[in-house]
Amino acid sequence: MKKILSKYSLFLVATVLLWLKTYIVYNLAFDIELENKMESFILFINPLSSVLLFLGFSLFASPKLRNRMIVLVSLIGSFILFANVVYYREFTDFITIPLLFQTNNMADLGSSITSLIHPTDVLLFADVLVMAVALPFLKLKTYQVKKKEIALVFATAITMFAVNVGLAETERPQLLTRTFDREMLVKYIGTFNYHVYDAVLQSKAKAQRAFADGSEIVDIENYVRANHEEPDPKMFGIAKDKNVVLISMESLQNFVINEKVNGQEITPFLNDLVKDSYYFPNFYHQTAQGKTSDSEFILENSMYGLPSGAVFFTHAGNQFPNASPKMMGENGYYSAVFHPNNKSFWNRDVMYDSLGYNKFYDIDSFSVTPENSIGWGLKDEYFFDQSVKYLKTLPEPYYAKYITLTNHFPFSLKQEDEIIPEWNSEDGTVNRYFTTVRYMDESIKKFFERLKEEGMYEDSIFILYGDHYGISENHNEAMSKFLGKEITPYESAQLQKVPLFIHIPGQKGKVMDQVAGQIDLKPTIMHLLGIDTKNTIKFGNDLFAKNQDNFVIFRDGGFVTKDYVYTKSTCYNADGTEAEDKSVCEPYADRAKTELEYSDKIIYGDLLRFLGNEQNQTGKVNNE
Ligand code: GP9
Ligand code: MN
Repeated sequence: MKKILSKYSLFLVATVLLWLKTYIVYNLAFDIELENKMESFILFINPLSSVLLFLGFSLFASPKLRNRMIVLVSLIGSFILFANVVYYREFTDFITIPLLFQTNNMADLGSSITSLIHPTDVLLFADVLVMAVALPFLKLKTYQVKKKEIALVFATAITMFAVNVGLAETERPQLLTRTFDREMLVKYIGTFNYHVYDAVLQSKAKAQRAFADGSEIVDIENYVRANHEEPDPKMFGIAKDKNVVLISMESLQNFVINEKVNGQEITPFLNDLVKDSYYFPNFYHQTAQGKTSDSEFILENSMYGLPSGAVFFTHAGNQFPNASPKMMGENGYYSAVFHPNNKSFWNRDVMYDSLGYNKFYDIDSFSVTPENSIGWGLKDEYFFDQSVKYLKTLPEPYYAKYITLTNHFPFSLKQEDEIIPEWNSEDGTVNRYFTTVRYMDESIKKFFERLKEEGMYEDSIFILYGDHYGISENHNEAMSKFLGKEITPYESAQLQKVPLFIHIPGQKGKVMDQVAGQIDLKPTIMHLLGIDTKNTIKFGNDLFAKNQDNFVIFRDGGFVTKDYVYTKSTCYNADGTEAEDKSVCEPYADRAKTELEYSDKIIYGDLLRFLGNEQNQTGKVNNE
């Protein structure tokens, strides 16, 4: 044992130093929020697997070079830390490969780089310097490394990684498949592993993009053109040059609208809004793993999210020339997003640039205190209230997107904010849901009142929609009790309805009962503003067009039409009974498949970069 220890002394010392140094950097240079002891523990162990793995490679070097390799690997590791520390000082974010190559980011960094490097940063290299200087004097013996020993190092690294990911998964299920946030990835799997993960993700996207060519978009353009519905001339341009306020209502499902719990209304404000808005009770969310970010993507591009992961994360470097903020920008609009969360959550800071947003008011624009926050952060009421001062300063007409937060799982609320008491089933999540929904409803009501007081209401149109479900299928028992019916797969599909309101001050209300989805929002909004979408790529259709296709596709290939619901490989009639003749669903299933494939193709191949350039089949021009 002693012999092994002395043989590997430099390797072991370098491992411990780089490990501890990374941990110290986490604590001193990054602002990583830890919610419990388990998270602190994960943070502590997470550098170890990659440190062992990287340093392990130096063991393959010849005995003469080995110690120098160990020092070199430590130097590279320290440099990665140093680069992240400097980058974090400017961007409060971790380096991601495409970001590094985005010229504007590097230029930002370039001009201020000297002020971002602190003299104490030298300490990041202190141990490596000491090792390098001491190396010639240490007279470490050259030695042969046995294959078995190398195998042991790698086995330990892999085991550590498995333990790390295992623990992280218990804290954050689907961490790696869903990709939430760089901060979370660093917190749960460590900086080095995060960089490897990022590199894999980016290379996959790069490869798919490289193999794509301009001819692929032609079929898709034809398909889209064939499905285009002309807007109703009475509605086209009705809100031209008005401000647009879009409110994403977190986890709001349609089943609470005009419903009561314990005899009390759950959404009194929204119920009133039904009366003087276009209200769509058969409107579905179409999100998948990317949750809120998927809903944002779908409704601003009229394309589908991806089958796994979040487009916001995996393909933020794509070109989105038809994204609604961009199209509105070309029509004189100023666009802004309000969301009181970390800007890097769902990679929003990067993606919003790609979508053409002018401004993102993230958590740093808000004053968040323990009194005004709960769960995920700033309470909706304060969020809306604090946003108004910014909204006032936006150049008009503006497009302002609001993303609420309070009605997010686990639906926590302070007692003083409970307007209606929790429900009384066995299921705490469902019980609390009604109470937080009621809270959100009240916050939106106050926001509307405030805008009216400030004279900011008349000149705007309002679009309010639920981003995705809040109550998953794990809560079917309580849901079945609430709805008074069994939750079959057919009912589960019905529960994917989220409310949509299009509120145009001065216009009467109307219930629009067609089957529709988030994919239809972009053409609908554009046409209200008098912006044509005929020559853009889109998979949805104007909800005011005379012709409605009454067809909504779910990300898993399921769909809903006026007559059928297809979900979990079963074809149902509109009344919930199983269709006797399954083939009635087939043509729709085929169309769903085609549309999803087309949308995926665009995203994987970054095909919109070829728009207007279809004759260029090699992809060489306009490739960047
Ligand atoms: C986070 C918020 C909620 O910023 O959008 O995300 P979700 O978990 O609903 O996707
Ligand atoms: Mn959400």
